[in-house]
Amino acid sequence: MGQLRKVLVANRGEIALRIMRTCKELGIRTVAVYSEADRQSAHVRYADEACCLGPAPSRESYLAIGRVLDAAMQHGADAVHPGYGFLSENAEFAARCEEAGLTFIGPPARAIAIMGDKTRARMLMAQAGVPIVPGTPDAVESLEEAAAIADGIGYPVITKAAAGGGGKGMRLVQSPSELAHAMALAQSEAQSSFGDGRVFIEKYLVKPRHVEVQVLMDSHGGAVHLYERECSIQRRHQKVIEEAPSAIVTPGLRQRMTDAALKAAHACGYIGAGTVEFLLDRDQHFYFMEMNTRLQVEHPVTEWITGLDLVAEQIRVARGERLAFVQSDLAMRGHAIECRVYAEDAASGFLPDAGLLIRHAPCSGLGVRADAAFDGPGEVSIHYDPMIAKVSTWGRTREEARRRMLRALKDYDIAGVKTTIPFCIRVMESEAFRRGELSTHFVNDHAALATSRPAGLESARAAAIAAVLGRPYDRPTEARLPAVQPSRSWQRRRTY
Ligand code: MV4
Repeated sequence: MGQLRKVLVANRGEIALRIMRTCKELGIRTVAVYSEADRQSAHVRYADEACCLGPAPSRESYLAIGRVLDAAMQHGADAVHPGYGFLSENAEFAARCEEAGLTFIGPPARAIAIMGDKTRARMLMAQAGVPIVPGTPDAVESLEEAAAIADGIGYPVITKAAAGGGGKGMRLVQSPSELAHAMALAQSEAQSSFGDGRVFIEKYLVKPRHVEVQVLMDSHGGAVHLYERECSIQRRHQKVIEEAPSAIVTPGLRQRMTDAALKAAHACGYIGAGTVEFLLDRDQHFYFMEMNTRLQVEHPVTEWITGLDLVAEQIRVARGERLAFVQSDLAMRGHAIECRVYAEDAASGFLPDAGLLIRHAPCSGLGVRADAAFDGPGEVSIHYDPMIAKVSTWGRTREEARRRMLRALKDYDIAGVKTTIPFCIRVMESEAFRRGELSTHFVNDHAALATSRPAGLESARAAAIAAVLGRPYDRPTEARLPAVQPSRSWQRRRTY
C-alpha cells in the first residue's frame, strides 16, 4: 500500500477546493498550483503549499505538463490529482506522472488512451457486448463507404469525430444528397478541433436522453457501480442540470445499464472512478456514447444518494487499497439534483460573462451543498471555464430535492456578473422538469426558459448591487442599474 502524504492538485476553481477538503479530512497535505491570474484564488489560500505555474493562458499553466511535474517534484508531492478538464484525460500526463514516481490519482494511462479515441472505444465496446449505436465501429475511409453504410442503417444519420466528443464533428444528415457536404464539414471540424480528421457514422437517435453510470474499480478486481445520473439538460454540449437517479430509469433498465457500464470498464482495464455515458432512446434502448476517465463535474449527486466521498475512494484506490464494500453493501437513498452556476447570460445564448464578482454568498441549509470556486468577492476570469459554483440538493424524494433546489437558488446571493441561476430557477419551476420529461433537446424545446425572468429575482439582484455599492435601493429602472462589467466573450468552451 502506497502511503500518500502530500497530493498536488493540478486544477483550479471549485474542484481544486473540493479535492483539497477531502485530502485534509484524510490527513494528507495539499499543494495548489496556480497561474498568475489565480494568485489570489481561494484554492491557493486553502492549500498547505502553493506553486505558480506561469502566465494566465492554460497552455502556459494548467496544461503545461512539464511545469506541473516540476511543481510536484519541487514540493515533494507523492501524488497528483488532476480533477476534471485540463490534464485529467491526458494519457501522456498520466504516464509521465508514473515515470516521475508520482501516483496519478486516476485510471491507467492505457485506459485513458483507449477511451479517448471514440472509434477505438466503440470497437472495444462492440467486442465486449456493450450496445453501440448502429453505424460504423471505425472511421469511414471514403465517401462511397459512408454512403453505403448510411444506406444500410437508414437516414437520418449523424457524423462524429473519432478523436473527441463534445459535439465536435457532429453533423446531422437527413438524406443521401446531404452526405458529401456533411462529411466534408465534419472532417474539417474534427481536423481543426483535434488535429485528427477521422469521422465515423451512426444512426441518428431522435431526442435521446443522456444517462450515465458511475463505476468504481480497485486494483484487486473489486468493482461496483454507483447507479446512474441523468444529464440531458445541456446547452451546446455542456451539461447545466444533472440528477441522480434518473426519473425514468426502472429497476430492470438500471440493472441492464449498470451491467453494461461495468462490462465497458472491465474491457479497458479500468481502475478508479469513471463514468460510462449512454444515449437512451424513447423505447428504453441504450447505447454506449463514451467513457469519461476522470471524476465528473456532477459527481456530487452520486455522493448524495450513496453517502460515499468519491475523491476519498479515488485516493484509497490509488494507495492500492481494496474497496471497502461490494455491490450488495450499496443502496441508493433519496434523490439529488445539481445546478451549475455559470457566469453566463442565458438570455444571450449563454454567452460567457466575466468581471468582478462583487458579492458572493452561496446558499446553505439542510440538504444543500454549494461547491464554489470563490469564498467571497473575486474575479471571474476570461481565461478559464466560467463555472462559479455547483449547487446540489438532496431530498427523500425528487420533489423534495426540487423544492429545496428552488429555495437554495433563490437564496444564492451573487452580484457582479450575469449567471445561469435565473435559468435554473425557471427550469426547476417548469412543468416539463417537474414531470421528468427530459431529453437532450430540452433547452431547445423550452427556449423561453432561457429568456424570461422569474418574478422578483431582478429586484433582488439590484438590491444586492445597491447594497454593496452603498446606493439607496429603490425600484430600479434599467437605466439606473450600476453598469456591470461589459461581457467579454470567453474564447474557448470546454465540455467536462
Ligand atoms: C447522438 C445524438 C443522437 N444520435 N448520437 C454525442 C456527443 C454529445 N455531446 C452529443 N451527442 C449526441 N449524440 C446519435 N447517434 C444526440 C447527441 C446530442 C446530445 C447527447 C447527449 C446530451 C446532449 C446532447 C445534445 C445534442 C445532441
